[in-house]
Amino acid sequence: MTKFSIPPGREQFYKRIGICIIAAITLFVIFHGASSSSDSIGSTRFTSDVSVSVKGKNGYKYRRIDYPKYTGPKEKATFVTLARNSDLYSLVESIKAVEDRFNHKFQYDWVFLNDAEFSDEFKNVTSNLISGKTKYGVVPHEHWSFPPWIDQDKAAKVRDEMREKKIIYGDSISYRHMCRFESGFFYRHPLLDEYDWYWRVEPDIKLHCDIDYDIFKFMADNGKKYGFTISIHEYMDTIPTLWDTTKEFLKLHPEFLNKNSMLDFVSDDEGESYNSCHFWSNFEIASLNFWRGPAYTAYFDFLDKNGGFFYERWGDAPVHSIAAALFLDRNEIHHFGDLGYFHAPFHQCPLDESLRLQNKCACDPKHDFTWNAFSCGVKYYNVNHLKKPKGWEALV
Ligand SMILES: Nc1nc2c(ncn2[C@@H]2O[C@H](COP(=O)(O)OP(=O)(O)OP(=O)(O)O)[C@@H](O)[C@H]2O)c(=O)[nH]1
Ligand SMILES: [Mg+2]
Repeated sequence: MTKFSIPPGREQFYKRIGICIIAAITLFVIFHGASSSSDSIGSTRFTSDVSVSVKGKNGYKYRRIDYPKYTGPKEKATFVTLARNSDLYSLVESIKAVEDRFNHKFQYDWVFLNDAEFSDEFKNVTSNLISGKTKYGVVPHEHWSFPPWIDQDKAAKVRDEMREKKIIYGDSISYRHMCRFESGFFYRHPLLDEYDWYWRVEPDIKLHCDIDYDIFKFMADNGKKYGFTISIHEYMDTIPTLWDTTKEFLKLHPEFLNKNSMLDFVSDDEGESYNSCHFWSNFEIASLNFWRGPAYTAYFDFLDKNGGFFYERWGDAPVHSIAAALFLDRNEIHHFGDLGYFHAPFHQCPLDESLRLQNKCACDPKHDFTWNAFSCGVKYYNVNHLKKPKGWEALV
């Protein structure tokens, strides 16, 4: 072996080179090591953006962590919210929840629709909170007004009667326009043309759990067309003739009834009557193409011509739910039991403890409405032969 020896008189020179090398290695470890420690968490890649730092006291610089742009595969999907300018500060809570629990990871777009122009304040506040692109549209007049075939006197009389009977929103004109719009027009707005999927978000909702997967991709990959969190019975006084009108439609168009439909979710007597079960539509993750398709287009037109949105107070929830139950294959409908959701006054909270812990759910499972007698959750699980989670009986 050759022996390395320092030539006499060069000791100082070699010592300095040694110190420089050690200093360079130390600096490399400090800077490179610190930034790579937050590079990857599990299989998801996160990188910290050190280009922006926040100055603290005495010149100390705090590192600000930003999520990187998501560059993985994405669906053509968007959030959609119908709102008034006055809904802004109820809506910011909902947006923050959706961004924190889900969307900052995937950065999907958000479409806002309104029957009036959105204010600059509405646009500034919402666009700042949202990680995807934001778009703001006004609803066309013919989608938010009485169609010409509606008898105004008859409609006004119904509103008076419903006010007397104290039916919630029974005397409201704008609520009826909202229900008709959400039933048959939101997906026709040009801002939604480029999308295949949507997630509907309303003011004052909460998401109780983290969502660490791309929920739109889940829908596409699993052949799902309609996803819900909470199901419930409808106030029948608001839809006395909806089912009979639906039966008339099915007589004209028997071809639209799916061979593997979920009729048994909405009817307990093979279609004779409606049991009032519906998916609560303040949350929907669904296929826009389902609403755009021939079955729903014909169904909505038939309902709209009948006038029940104004002569009664048909809600978009029973209308969408009946259509999904009848025209889709039952396997195309999905219950999102893992999200944890709140729209006053009901919660959905996973009963499965490991799921709750894993998804960092911040909800009390005792409040899970899914198994309550006023919910249709038990029926949904029964008719689809799905396994109910441990402990559900205690919440009936
Ligand atoms: N632009 C606009 N949006 C509306 C109007 N009425 C309701 N909305 C929106 O339509 C959606 C449903 O209205 P809500 O008032 O929440 O109806 P709801 O969920 O049946 O009733 P709540 O129990 O009060 O929440 C929400 O996103 C509202 O912001 C309206 O007159 N104009
Ligand atoms: Mg609401």
